[in-house]
Amino acid sequence: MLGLGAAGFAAAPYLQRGLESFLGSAAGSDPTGLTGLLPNGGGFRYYSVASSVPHKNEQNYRLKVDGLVDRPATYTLDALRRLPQTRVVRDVQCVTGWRVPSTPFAGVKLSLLLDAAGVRPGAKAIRFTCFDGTYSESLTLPQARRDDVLVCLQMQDKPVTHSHGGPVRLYVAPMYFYKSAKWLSGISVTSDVQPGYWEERGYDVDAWVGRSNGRSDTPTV
Ligand SMILES: Nc1nc2c(c(=O)[nH]1)N[C@H]1C(S)=C(S)[C@@H](COP(=O)(O)O)O[C@H]1N2
Ligand SMILES: [Mo]
Repeated sequence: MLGLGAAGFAAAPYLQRGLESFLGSAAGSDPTGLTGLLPNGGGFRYYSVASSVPHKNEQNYRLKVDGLVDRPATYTLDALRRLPQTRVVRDVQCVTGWRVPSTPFAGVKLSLLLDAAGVRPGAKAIRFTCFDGTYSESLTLPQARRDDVLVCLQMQDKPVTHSHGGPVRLYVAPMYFYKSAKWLSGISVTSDVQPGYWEERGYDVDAWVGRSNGRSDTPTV
């Protein structure tokens, strides 16, 4: 029913031609894991590849930074809040065509956490993991160090809700929204790019909005 796998991929070329009307009728074959519409979601759709996700709060949320670093660290929500916060306002764009214009996201620059951890020479990429137990994402180190890549505590100027991946999600402003891992729990510095959940299923690691079709094996015309 969720249209994952082959059926979802078959729909992708249509989606890339931007057939909004097709999208309207094809929510069930969304290839990136649509599981429902958010009531009063302001244009957002709720995505989770995991069928249930534990709730985390002040007390039990932890973000681990490890891998090829000199100073591995574990942050509580409070520790993240006490770091300098950055706010960016950009359009959100899913590969399947839906878009939410001018959405504020705020949190800690990923580059700040990487500098605090001390990235070792030879490191090339980041692997992100999530407390849904399933999803993962990746960025190259230069991508991860951009000023518009945030470890977000706020979305739409409110704490990130559970549905949107709270209490902490990633926001990769220049890329398709699948890069913005929800329920973020791990940031691991790696020697090579380890493709994330959708990337293992054919989507681009370099998911620049407008300069990528979101899928590496689909011819670009
Ligand atoms: N952990 C996790 N993060 C995820 C996803 C997911 O299924 N699980 N889906 C991605 C996709 S494809 C999109 S479009 C956005 C959707 O974010 P939203 O549910 O806040 O609208 O989350 C991204 N991050
Ligand atoms: Mo998506």
